[in-house]
Amino acid sequence: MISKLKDFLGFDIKAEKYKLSSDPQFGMISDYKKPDKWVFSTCGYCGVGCGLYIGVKDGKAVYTKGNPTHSVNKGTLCPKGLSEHQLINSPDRISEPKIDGKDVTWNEAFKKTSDTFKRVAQEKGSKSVAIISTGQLLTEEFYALGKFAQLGLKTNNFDGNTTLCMASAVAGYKQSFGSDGPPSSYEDFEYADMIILVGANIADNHPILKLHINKNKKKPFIVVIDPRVSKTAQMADLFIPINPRTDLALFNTLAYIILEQGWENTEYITASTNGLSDLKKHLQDYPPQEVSNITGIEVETLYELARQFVKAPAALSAWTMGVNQSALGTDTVSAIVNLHLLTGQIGRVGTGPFSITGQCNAMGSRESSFTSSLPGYRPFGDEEVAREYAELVNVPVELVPTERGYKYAEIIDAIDRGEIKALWIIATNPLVSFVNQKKLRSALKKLDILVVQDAFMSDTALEADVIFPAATWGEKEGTYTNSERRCNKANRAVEPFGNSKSDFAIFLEFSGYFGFKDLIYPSWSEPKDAFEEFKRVTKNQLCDYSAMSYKLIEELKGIQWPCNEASPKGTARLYSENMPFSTPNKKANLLCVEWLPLASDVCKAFPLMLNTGRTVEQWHTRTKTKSIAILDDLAPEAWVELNPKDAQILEVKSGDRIALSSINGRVENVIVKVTQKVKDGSVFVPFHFNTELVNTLTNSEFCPKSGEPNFKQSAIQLHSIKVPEGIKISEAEVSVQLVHQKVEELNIVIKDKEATL
Ligand SMILES: Nc1nc2c(c(=O)[nH]1)N[C@H]1C(S)=C(S)[C@@H](COP(=O)(O)OP(=O)(O)OC[C@H]3O[C@@H](n4cnc5c(=O)[nH]c(N)nc54)[C@H](O)[C@@H]3O)O[C@H]1N2
Ligand SMILES: Nc1nc2c(c(=O)[nH]1)N[C@H]1C(S)=C(S)[C@@H](COP(=O)(O)OP(=O)(O)OC[C@H]3O[C@@H](n4cnc5c(=O)[nH]c(N)nc54)[C@H](O)[C@@H]3O)O[C@H]1N2
Ligand code: SF4
Ligand SMILES: [Mo]
Repeated sequence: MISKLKDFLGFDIKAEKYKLSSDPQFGMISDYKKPDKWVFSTCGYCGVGCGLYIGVKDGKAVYTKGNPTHSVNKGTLCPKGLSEHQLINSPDRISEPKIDGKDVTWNEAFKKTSDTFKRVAQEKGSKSVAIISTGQLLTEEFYALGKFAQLGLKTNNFDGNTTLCMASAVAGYKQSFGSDGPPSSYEDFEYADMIILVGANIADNHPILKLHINKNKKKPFIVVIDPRVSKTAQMADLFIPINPRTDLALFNTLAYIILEQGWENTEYITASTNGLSDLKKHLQDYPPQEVSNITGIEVETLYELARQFVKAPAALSAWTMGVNQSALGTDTVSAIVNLHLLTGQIGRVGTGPFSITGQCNAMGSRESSFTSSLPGYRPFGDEEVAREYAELVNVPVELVPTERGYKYAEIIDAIDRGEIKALWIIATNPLVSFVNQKKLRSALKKLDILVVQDAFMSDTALEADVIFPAATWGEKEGTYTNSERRCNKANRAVEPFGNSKSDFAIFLEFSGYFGFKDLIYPSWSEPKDAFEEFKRVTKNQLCDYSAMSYKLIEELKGIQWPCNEASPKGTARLYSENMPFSTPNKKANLLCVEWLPLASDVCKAFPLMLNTGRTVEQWHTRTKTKSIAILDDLAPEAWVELNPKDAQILEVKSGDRIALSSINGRVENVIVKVTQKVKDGSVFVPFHFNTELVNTLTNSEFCPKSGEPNFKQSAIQLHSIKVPEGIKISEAEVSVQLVHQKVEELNIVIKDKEATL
């Protein structure tokens, strides 16, 4: 027993030196691990933004502890946060720069890359160099990168994994409010009378948000809208198993019912919105009976939902990927916003349409970026705005881009066409996380140079011509801004691993190889220099950081923007009484948004709807979590959730292994979990695993406004036996009919509900 315990704990409890001692701030800690110092920081995983301390002993990170005085998490952390120090010493870290897999000096890596970028730009124009980045850099780093790309390299083909994630929320806010910017605060979960969670599995993915709901003394009415009985569904008073990707129709009919019943807030609508009469006409296409057929929700439930929403003194709707990752993502966001505007459920405590962000700095990257707007939420294409920015940062206005470049998927298409020849990928791992992997992999092969800047040997780094090894969380300093607009400080606790450098240091040094360092980073040497410029750049903008300082951020445990002379300690929520919207007449837009059926719906050859998502133990493409045993051991491989009815048709049971295929490809050997969590006709697979790479199957369908992929619905087939060796369903056979014939020819057991085409 003792020896088993020793294995589990990693130390011998009998040994004197491991006796427990009391730490005044953190309670009981074993001496063996007792840190020499605790470093104030912020979690680098999800957008909740929990405050924590990193415990350091002998120059190594050995502990992570929640910060008890932090308003976001009050000392608690989820399993990923609690084990976060372990990622720093992962065996997959990269210590040296590499060219073609061989260790080289930084000078060699920078030289080869800059020479190639310059040559490509000279031969094919500056826009044939592209960058795909992330929502996981610090704001200072991201701001530095934006300047590098657009003012230095002069390419606006600069996008990031945020387009796989938050882009629909950004585009939705922009079309409804005139600007990006989530209006609400976590505090609103504590005061809402009704909370609607749409396509948001917070129990797995934003676990610490539950803390704020638990603190709500009003016992709020919780509605969870999700096609799958997620862990979050289990905390709902009303769970709505909506048909996949029909949320837009649902929110339109709720608006219809509210107007039909005269439940709208006329005073708010008149004072603060545009477009009521058009919306009224438009909604005639969304009567409850029809929407009931689309969504699978009973008419009575639709009326009950609408009634509860207007009856609640304060109603909050929070959403994540079930809404954003859709070909209708942007407009679904606006349909949610419409409901809040019609009822005045916004700008007050406990209210608001509230997009929860995914990555630790998804917010900071959209505020500081040049991807979908100029820094500080400045729109592209306005001469006055461009001049103002150019003056603020002292660059010629001709350098400031006038429009956004290609979105993520368009960059991949341009590579495929041979138009883009050099790609620099920073802190994202598309060879697991992007749709239609086969196409992506073949496109990347057409590049003259692929440069990957990563802290771990990711699947994409393995394919790189050049690798820039980056320092990661715990090894560098700067700020992250969380879902509620709270800018938090992350600090360096230990030295960068091996010869890696912080992304900030990489950008600064690398810019020297192009000769634009002094122009874009004038006398910068540390992240604080970028932060000071960013404060100037955001002054008087909606996302105003001007009155923040690193010191104040630590003192207040994060500050919510806008933070300026008028609100020196930040602002809890947007669009309260005195705050105008950012449209020309300062009113929000009620928008006529249209529901459309799925372009590639299930059919006889691909009769099941594949839903993809996450589990609490793993982070995205697992570069951070796969070597942390306490996380990985709980979810070491992907699985497919299958309804008992479908399991019966396929003659499979839990524990069996099956193959999945779509028109894009095939994934073998996925373990079956038979469960009522998914309806018959749908299956769920987590996307984290390169071993069972589910993005081999996902659709190349995107929201035309945001560019976000429709990750949550792809038509697939399950096969209870393996295709014979050497036989593949090739790309030439993409026609559904052909694939179906092939499947039959090979005598693969499909057993779909209808046997013929
Ligand atoms: N443990 C962990 N936490 C994470 C992450 C992680 O990788 N691991 N990633 C972070 C990031 S970047 C993000 S973006 C967030 C994502 O956080 P979530 O959005 O919560 O994550 P998902 O599991 O992708 O999807 C959420 C839910 O959408 C549902 N859904 C699918 N289709 C529909 C639909 O048509 N309508 C509705 N209403 N719902 C639908 C799915 O069934 C799923 O339960 O999580 C963040 N937190
Ligand atoms: N099917 C399906 N696919 C999806 C989704 C889905 O729900 N379903 N969700 C999408 C969403 S919302 C997201 S956000 C994406 C996430 O997809 P990715 O962005 O590909 O996921 P990560 O594994 O977080 O990639 C981050 C990379 O940065 C590296 N890294 C970590 N720290 C640092 C650092 O400090 N500096 C540098 N330079 N590198 C660092 C990591 O090792 C890792 O390789 O996946 C998307 N893909
Ligand atoms: S909820 Fe998010 S921010 Fe908080 S500890 Fe977990 S992963 Fe980190
Ligand atoms: Mo995300």
